[in-house]
Amino acid sequence: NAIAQASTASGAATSTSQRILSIQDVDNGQILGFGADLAEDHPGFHDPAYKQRRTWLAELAKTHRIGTPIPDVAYSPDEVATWDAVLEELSELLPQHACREYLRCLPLFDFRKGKVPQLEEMNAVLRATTGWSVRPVAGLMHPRHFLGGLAFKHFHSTQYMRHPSKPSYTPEPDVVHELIGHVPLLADPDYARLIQSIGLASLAADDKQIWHLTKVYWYTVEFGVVREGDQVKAFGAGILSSYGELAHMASGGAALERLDPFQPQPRMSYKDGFQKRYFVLDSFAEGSELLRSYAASLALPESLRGDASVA
Ligand code: TIH
Ligand code: FE2
Repeated sequence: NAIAQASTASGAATSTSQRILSIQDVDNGQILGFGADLAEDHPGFHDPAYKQRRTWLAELAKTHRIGTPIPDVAYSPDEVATWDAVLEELSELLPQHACREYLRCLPLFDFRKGKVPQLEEMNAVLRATTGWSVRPVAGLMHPRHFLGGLAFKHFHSTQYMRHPSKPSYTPEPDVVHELIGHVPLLADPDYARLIQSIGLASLAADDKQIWHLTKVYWYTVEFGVVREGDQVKAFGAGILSSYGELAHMASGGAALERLDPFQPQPRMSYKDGFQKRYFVLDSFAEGSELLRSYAASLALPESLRGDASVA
Protein backbone atom coordinates (compact mmCIF):
# COMPACT_ATOMS: atom_id res chain seq x y z
CA ASN A 1 0.00 0.00 0.00
CA ALA A 2 1.03 3.53 -0.25
CA ILE A 3 -1.28 5.50 1.95
CA ALA A 4 -0.15 8.43 4.06
CA GLN A 5 -1.52 9.41 7.46
CA ALA A 6 -2.82 12.69 8.79
CA SER A 7 0.53 13.70 10.21
CA THR A 8 2.42 13.28 6.95
CA ALA A 9 -0.29 14.46 4.60
CA SER A 10 -1.94 17.41 6.30
CA GLY A 11 0.35 19.89 4.63
CA ALA A 12 -0.82 18.78 1.24
CA ALA A 13 -4.49 18.47 2.12
CA THR A 14 -5.48 21.80 0.59
CA SER A 15 -4.38 20.76 -2.88
CA THR A 16 -6.13 17.42 -2.66
CA SER A 17 -9.63 18.32 -1.47
CA GLN A 18 -10.67 18.11 -5.07
CA ARG A 19 -12.85 15.07 -5.74
CA ILE A 20 -11.55 12.19 -7.83
CA LEU A 21 -13.78 11.54 -10.84
CA SER A 22 -11.66 9.15 -12.86
CA ILE A 23 -8.44 7.19 -12.51
CA GLN A 24 -6.72 9.96 -14.48
CA ASP A 25 -7.33 12.25 -11.50
CA VAL A 26 -5.21 10.02 -9.29
CA ASP A 27 -2.01 11.94 -9.14
CA ASN A 28 0.95 9.68 -8.77
CA GLY A 29 3.46 12.52 -8.71
CA GLN A 30 2.92 13.84 -5.22
CA ILE A 31 4.65 11.61 -2.68
CA LEU A 32 4.25 12.40 0.99
CA GLY A 33 6.52 9.89 2.67
CA PHE A 34 8.59 6.71 2.41
CA GLY A 35 9.99 7.80 -0.95
CA ALA A 36 13.73 8.18 -1.20
CA ASP A 37 14.19 10.36 1.91
CA LEU A 38 14.70 7.90 4.73
CA ALA A 39 14.05 8.99 8.30
CA GLU A 40 16.86 8.88 10.83
CA ASP A 41 15.44 5.80 12.54
CA HIS A 42 15.09 3.88 9.24
CA PRO A 43 17.32 0.77 9.16
CA GLY A 44 18.78 1.99 5.85
CA PHE A 45 19.57 5.52 7.03
CA HIS A 46 23.31 4.81 7.34
CA ASP A 47 23.49 2.73 4.17
CA PRO A 48 24.34 4.98 1.20
CA ALA A 49 24.01 2.19 -1.38
CA TYR A 50 20.51 1.38 -0.10
CA LYS A 51 19.53 5.06 -0.24
CA GLN A 52 20.81 5.38 -3.77
CA ARG A 53 18.80 2.35 -4.79
CA ARG A 54 15.67 3.84 -3.24
CA THR A 55 16.21 7.10 -5.13
CA TRP A 56 16.60 5.24 -8.41
CA LEU A 57 13.43 3.18 -7.89
CA ALA A 58 11.45 6.22 -6.75
CA GLU A 59 12.41 8.03 -9.97
CA LEU A 60 11.48 4.99 -12.04
CA ALA A 61 8.06 4.72 -10.39
CA LYS A 62 7.36 8.40 -11.05
CA THR A 63 7.71 7.88 -14.79
CA HIS A 64 4.82 5.42 -14.97
CA ARG A 65 1.62 6.59 -16.64
CA ILE A 66 -1.69 4.73 -16.35
CA GLY A 67 -2.30 2.46 -19.32
CA THR A 68 1.35 2.02 -20.24
CA PRO A 69 3.48 -1.07 -19.50
CA ILE A 70 5.19 -1.16 -16.11
CA PRO A 71 8.99 -1.24 -16.34
CA ASP A 72 10.47 -4.38 -14.76
CA VAL A 73 12.94 -3.86 -11.93
CA ALA A 74 16.21 -5.77 -12.15
CA TYR A 75 16.50 -6.90 -8.52
CA SER A 76 20.04 -7.38 -7.24
CA PRO A 77 21.27 -10.65 -5.68
CA ASP A 78 21.02 -8.98 -2.24
CA GLU A 79 17.42 -7.99 -2.86
CA VAL A 80 16.57 -11.47 -4.08
CA ALA A 81 18.20 -12.88 -0.93
CA THR A 82 15.91 -10.71 1.21
CA TRP A 83 12.88 -11.89 -0.79
CA ASP A 84 14.00 -15.50 -0.27
CA ALA A 85 14.45 -15.00 3.46
CA VAL A 86 10.98 -13.49 3.95
CA LEU A 87 9.35 -16.13 1.74
CA GLU A 88 10.98 -18.90 3.72
CA GLU A 89 9.87 -17.47 7.07
CA LEU A 90 6.34 -16.76 5.93
CA SER A 91 5.77 -20.16 4.38
CA GLU A 92 6.00 -21.50 7.91
CA LEU A 93 3.09 -19.44 9.29
CA LEU A 94 0.83 -18.59 6.34
CA PRO A 95 -0.78 -22.04 5.85
CA GLN A 96 -2.02 -21.98 9.46
CA HIS A 97 -2.94 -18.35 9.93
CA ALA A 98 -3.92 -16.85 6.57
CA CYS A 99 -7.61 -16.83 5.63
CA ARG A 100 -8.89 -19.45 3.21
CA GLU A 101 -9.45 -17.01 0.33
CA TYR A 102 -5.81 -15.98 0.54
CA LEU A 103 -4.59 -19.57 0.53
CA ARG A 104 -6.84 -20.33 -2.43
CA CYS A 105 -5.42 -17.43 -4.49
CA LEU A 106 -1.76 -17.79 -3.54
CA PRO A 107 -0.96 -20.64 -6.00
CA LEU A 108 -2.21 -18.49 -8.91
CA PHE A 109 0.96 -16.44 -8.53
CA ASP A 110 4.46 -17.59 -9.26
CA PHE A 111 6.00 -16.88 -5.87
CA ARG A 112 9.18 -18.81 -5.41
CA LYS A 113 12.69 -18.34 -4.19
CA GLY A 114 15.34 -16.96 -6.50
CA LYS A 115 13.21 -14.33 -8.24
CA VAL A 116 11.29 -11.27 -7.07
CA PRO A 117 8.09 -11.21 -9.14
CA GLN A 118 7.37 -8.21 -11.37
CA LEU A 119 4.20 -6.12 -11.19
CA GLU A 120 3.29 -6.90 -14.83
CA GLU A 121 3.26 -10.63 -13.98
CA MET A 122 0.83 -9.90 -11.14
CA ASN A 123 -1.39 -7.96 -13.52
CA ALA A 124 -1.62 -10.88 -15.96
CA VAL A 125 -3.25 -12.94 -13.18
CA LEU A 126 -5.40 -10.11 -11.84
CA ARG A 127 -6.70 -9.21 -15.29
CA ALA A 128 -7.87 -12.80 -15.74
CA THR A 129 -9.57 -13.01 -12.31
CA THR A 130 -11.06 -9.78 -10.93
CA GLY A 131 -9.91 -7.13 -13.39
CA TRP A 132 -7.77 -5.37 -10.79
CA SER A 133 -4.32 -4.00 -11.52
CA VAL A 134 -1.31 -2.87 -9.59
CA ARG A 135 0.86 0.05 -10.64
CA PRO A 136 4.11 1.41 -9.24
CA VAL A 137 4.30 4.33 -6.87
CA ALA A 138 7.38 6.00 -5.41
CA GLY A 139 6.17 6.22 -1.81
CA LEU A 140 3.16 7.25 0.25
CA MET A 141 0.39 9.01 -1.60
CA HIS A 142 -2.25 11.34 -0.26
CA PRO A 143 -5.09 9.10 0.97
CA ARG A 144 -7.62 10.70 -1.39
CA HIS A 145 -5.49 9.59 -4.32
CA PHE A 146 -4.64 6.18 -2.94
CA LEU A 147 -8.23 5.36 -1.92
CA GLY A 148 -9.59 6.87 -5.14
CA GLY A 149 -7.43 4.42 -7.09
CA LEU A 150 -9.18 1.55 -5.31
CA ALA A 151 -12.56 2.72 -6.59
CA PHE A 152 -11.21 2.17 -10.12
CA LYS A 153 -9.61 -1.17 -9.23
CA HIS A 154 -6.08 0.22 -9.21
CA PHE A 155 -3.75 -0.66 -6.38
CA HIS A 156 -0.64 1.49 -5.98
CA SER A 157 2.38 -0.56 -5.10
CA THR A 158 5.92 0.20 -4.05
CA GLN A 159 8.70 -1.66 -5.89
CA TYR A 160 11.66 -1.20 -3.55
CA MET A 161 12.85 -3.94 -1.20
CA ARG A 162 12.92 -3.63 2.60
CA HIS A 163 16.35 -3.15 4.21
CA PRO A 164 18.15 -6.53 4.52
CA SER A 165 18.89 -5.98 8.22
CA LYS A 166 15.21 -6.46 9.17
CA PRO A 167 13.44 -9.00 6.96
CA SER A 168 10.71 -10.01 9.47
CA TYR A 169 9.11 -6.61 9.93
CA THR A 170 9.27 -3.27 8.18
CA PRO A 171 7.41 -0.18 9.39
CA GLU A 172 6.84 0.90 5.77
CA PRO A 173 5.30 -0.88 2.83
CA ASP A 174 7.81 -2.48 0.44
CA VAL A 175 7.57 -4.82 -2.54
CA VAL A 176 7.38 -7.92 -0.32
CA HIS A 177 4.48 -6.41 1.58
CA GLU A 178 2.67 -5.51 -1.65
CA LEU A 179 3.25 -8.82 -3.44
CA ILE A 180 2.76 -11.25 -0.59
CA GLY A 181 0.41 -9.14 1.50
CA HIS A 182 -1.90 -7.43 -0.97
CA VAL A 183 -1.74 -8.99 -4.41
CA PRO A 184 -3.07 -12.54 -3.81
CA LEU A 185 -6.37 -11.39 -2.29
CA LEU A 186 -6.97 -8.95 -5.13
CA ALA A 187 -7.65 -12.10 -7.20
CA ASP A 188 -10.54 -13.09 -4.90
CA PRO A 189 -13.89 -11.63 -6.03
CA ASP A 190 -15.35 -11.21 -2.52
CA TYR A 191 -12.24 -9.51 -1.20
CA ALA A 192 -11.99 -7.37 -4.34
CA ARG A 193 -15.50 -6.13 -3.68
CA LEU A 194 -14.62 -5.31 -0.09
CA ILE A 195 -11.54 -3.26 -0.87
CA GLN A 196 -13.29 -1.47 -3.72
CA SER A 197 -16.07 -0.48 -1.29
CA ILE A 198 -13.57 1.63 0.64
CA GLY A 199 -12.45 3.26 -2.59
CA LEU A 200 -16.01 4.02 -3.63
CA ALA A 201 -16.75 5.58 -0.25
CA SER A 202 -13.72 7.84 -0.71
CA LEU A 203 -15.11 9.35 -3.90
CA ALA A 204 -17.96 10.93 -1.96
CA ALA A 205 -15.94 11.73 1.17
CA ASP A 206 -14.96 15.16 2.41
CA ASP A 207 -11.48 15.64 3.89
CA LYS A 208 -12.53 14.58 7.38
CA GLN A 209 -14.22 11.46 6.08
CA ILE A 210 -11.10 10.66 4.05
CA TRP A 211 -9.12 10.47 7.30
CA HIS A 212 -11.78 8.26 8.78
CA LEU A 213 -11.64 5.98 5.72
CA THR A 214 -7.86 5.82 5.96
CA LYS A 215 -8.31 4.24 9.38
CA VAL A 216 -11.06 1.92 8.15
CA TYR A 217 -8.65 0.87 5.40
CA TRP A 218 -5.90 0.37 7.98
CA TYR A 219 -8.02 -1.83 10.25
CA THR A 220 -9.33 -3.97 7.38
CA VAL A 221 -7.07 -4.10 4.31
CA GLU A 222 -3.87 -3.71 6.35
CA PHE A 223 -4.60 -5.38 9.66
CA GLY A 224 -8.00 -7.05 9.39
CA VAL A 225 -8.80 -10.56 10.54
CA VAL A 226 -11.77 -12.72 9.58
CA ARG A 227 -13.68 -15.40 11.42
CA GLU A 228 -13.39 -18.99 10.21
CA GLY A 229 -15.40 -21.30 12.44
CA ASP A 230 -14.10 -20.82 15.95
CA GLN A 231 -10.81 -19.42 14.70
CA VAL A 232 -9.63 -16.04 13.53
CA LYS A 233 -7.47 -15.80 10.39
CA ALA A 234 -5.46 -12.98 8.87
CA PHE A 235 -6.48 -11.14 5.73
CA GLY A 236 -4.76 -7.81 6.41
CA ALA A 237 -1.66 -7.38 4.24
CA GLY A 238 0.37 -5.92 7.10
CA ILE A 239 -0.09 -9.20 8.95
CA LEU A 240 0.36 -11.50 5.95
CA SER A 241 3.66 -9.93 4.85
CA SER A 242 5.37 -9.89 8.23
CA TYR A 243 6.60 -12.94 10.12
CA GLY A 244 6.69 -10.88 13.31
CA GLU A 245 3.15 -9.55 12.96
CA LEU A 246 1.78 -12.98 11.96
CA ALA A 247 3.37 -14.58 15.00
CA HIS A 248 2.01 -11.76 17.16
CA MET A 249 -1.51 -12.26 15.79
CA ALA A 250 -1.27 -16.05 16.12
CA SER A 251 -0.17 -15.76 19.74
CA GLY A 252 -3.55 -14.23 20.61
CA GLY A 253 -1.83 -11.39 22.43
CA ALA A 254 -3.83 -8.62 20.79
CA ALA A 255 -7.44 -7.69 21.50
CA LEU A 256 -10.14 -8.59 18.97
CA GLU A 257 -12.91 -6.12 18.25
CA ARG A 258 -15.80 -5.91 15.84
CA LEU A 259 -15.38 -3.41 13.01
CA ASP A 260 -18.01 -0.66 12.86
CA PRO A 261 -17.22 1.78 10.05
CA PHE A 262 -19.87 4.20 11.34
CA GLN A 263 -17.96 4.72 14.59
CA PRO A 264 -14.78 6.78 15.03
CA GLN A 265 -11.72 4.54 14.61
CA PRO A 266 -8.69 4.44 16.91
CA ARG A 267 -5.64 6.40 15.83
CA MET A 268 -3.08 4.51 13.77
CA SER A 269 0.59 4.92 13.11
CA TYR A 270 3.34 3.34 11.07
CA LYS A 271 5.54 3.76 14.13
CA ASP A 272 3.54 1.72 16.63
CA GLY A 273 5.09 -1.67 15.92
CA PHE A 274 2.80 -4.68 16.27
CA GLN A 275 -0.92 -3.94 16.53
CA LYS A 276 -2.54 -3.87 19.95
CA ARG A 277 -5.93 -4.81 18.54
CA TYR A 278 -7.29 -6.42 15.41
CA PHE A 279 -10.74 -5.81 13.97
CA VAL A 280 -12.74 -8.89 13.03
CA LEU A 281 -15.13 -9.41 10.12
CA ASP A 282 -17.52 -12.37 9.98
CA SER A 283 -16.80 -12.70 6.25
CA PHE A 284 -15.74 -10.59 3.28
CA ALA A 285 -19.38 -10.52 2.15
CA GLU A 286 -20.48 -9.10 5.51
CA GLY A 287 -17.59 -6.63 5.48
CA SER A 288 -18.47 -5.42 1.98
CA GLU A 289 -22.11 -4.86 2.90
CA LEU A 290 -21.05 -2.92 5.99
CA LEU A 291 -18.66 -0.76 3.98
CA ARG A 292 -21.13 -0.23 1.13
CA SER A 293 -23.77 0.94 3.58
CA TYR A 294 -21.19 3.35 5.00
CA ALA A 295 -20.36 4.51 1.45
CA ALA A 296 -24.06 5.02 0.73
CA SER A 297 -24.35 7.20 3.83
CA LEU A 298 -21.73 9.53 2.32
CA ALA A 299 -23.14 9.71 -1.15
CA LEU A 300 -25.61 12.49 -0.44
CA PRO A 301 -25.08 15.76 1.40
CA GLU A 302 -26.29 15.67 5.02
CA SER A 303 -29.37 17.73 4.11
CA LEU A 304 -30.63 15.11 1.67
CA ARG A 305 -30.03 11.95 3.66
CA GLY A 306 -33.06 9.79 4.23
CA ASP A 307 -35.05 11.49 1.48
CA ALA A 308 -36.52 8.50 -0.36
CA SER A 309 -37.30 10.51 -3.49
CA VAL A 310 -33.61 11.26 -3.98
CA ALA A 311 -32.22 7.98 -2.70
N1 TIH B 1 4.82 -4.39 8.67
C1 TIH B 1 4.62 -4.84 7.32
C2 TIH B 1 5.72 -5.85 6.93
O1 TIH B 1 6.70 -6.01 7.66
O2 TIH B 1 5.60 -6.46 5.88
C3 TIH B 1 4.61 -3.72 6.32
C4 TIH B 1 3.53 -2.69 6.56
C5 TIH B 1 2.21 -2.86 6.56
C6 TIH B 1 1.48 -1.70 6.80
C7 TIH B 1 2.20 -0.68 7.00
S1 TIH B 1 3.84 -1.12 6.86
FE1 FE2 C 1 -0.26 -2.13 2.56
